[in-house]
Amino acid sequence: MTLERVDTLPILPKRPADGHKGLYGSVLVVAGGRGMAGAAGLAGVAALRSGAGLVRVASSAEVQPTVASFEPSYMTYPLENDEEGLIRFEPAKKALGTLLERATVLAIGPGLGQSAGIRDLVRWVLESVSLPTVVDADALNALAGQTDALADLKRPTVITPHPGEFARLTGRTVAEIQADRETHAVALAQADNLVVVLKGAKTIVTDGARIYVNSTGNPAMATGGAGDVLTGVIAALIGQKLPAFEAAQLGVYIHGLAGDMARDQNGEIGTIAGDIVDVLADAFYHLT
Ligand code: NPW
Ligand code: AMP
Ligand code: MG
Repeated sequence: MTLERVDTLPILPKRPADGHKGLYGSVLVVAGGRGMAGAAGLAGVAALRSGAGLVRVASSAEVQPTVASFEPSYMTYPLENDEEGLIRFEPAKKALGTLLERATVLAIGPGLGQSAGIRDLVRWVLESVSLPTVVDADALNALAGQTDALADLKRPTVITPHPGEFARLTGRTVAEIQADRETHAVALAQADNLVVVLKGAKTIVTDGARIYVNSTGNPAMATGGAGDVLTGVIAALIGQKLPAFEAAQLGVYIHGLAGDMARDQNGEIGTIAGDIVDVLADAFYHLT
């Protein structure tokens, strides 16, 4: 099969004058365990700054008050945690039922931590949740060596591994992945309904038939939390009704553009993930 190289960006339609928040997506972010409230906050604020109508962030109960304290514009929900401060599976399954009914897109993974309960939670999401889903970070670590879990997806799914996560997921080494990024990303994306975003310099977006190689971004973005921001951006764009491939494509472009603007303001050394979130609004403004 020939691979189509995509280089034009999708556009978000201009909002009608009577547009209301119900039109722009209801994002549910499941993120944040002990010590990683920040990952949940970054993904949640990034989704808001990327135009989501409503954002709900569900985190380990231990960190939920901290997540809430970061930002008044999203809603937060506690999920019962274990003794390690990580989300417990069975109570989470129950609590997420209602939240999922009110959502149009799910993002899962940033800062969740790693445990048997998180692995069960991620498996359950992939098998049972019918919403379009962005899978990142510890939700990908939960699938280490188990690409079969991505083989028969019933709804659009975007995975956003960095090379380390991609290596864990596929059982290969980072060196192998980096030596032939396109081939590995395209091979994984052959599964139905799966869009692979292989992050790093020149991030790749592919659904197995199309490929986009991103031109924005820079090494100032090699800083903790930058990827958590991208998760929120892509989820928000899916919520605004872009198909998964287009949402991932525009998401990585705008995230890189914001990274370039943050670098111009703060320098290559001093830029932090929060700076990328802070200029997202400006990056979207420049795009339109
Ligand atoms: P090395 O060291 O080079 O061999 P991890 P994480 C590799 C949360 N966060 N090119 C690298 O390999 C996240 O959401 C929370 C090549 C290294 O071993 C996750 O839930 C924050 N290799 C959790 O922390 C802010 C690359 O991968 C390994 C590579 C763990 O996520 C921080 C590092 O990755 C963080 O976002 C590349 N471009 N990139 C918060 N404020 O709450 C990575 N590697 O072990 O998956 O750790 O990415 O920090
Ligand atoms: P994560 O490792 O999950 O925090 O994700 C890091 C984010 O920053 C991804 O979106 C990467 O593509 C981006 N990034 C990191 N380093 C670079 C780089 N050297 N050039 C362009 N983008 C980068
Ligand atoms: Mg990450």
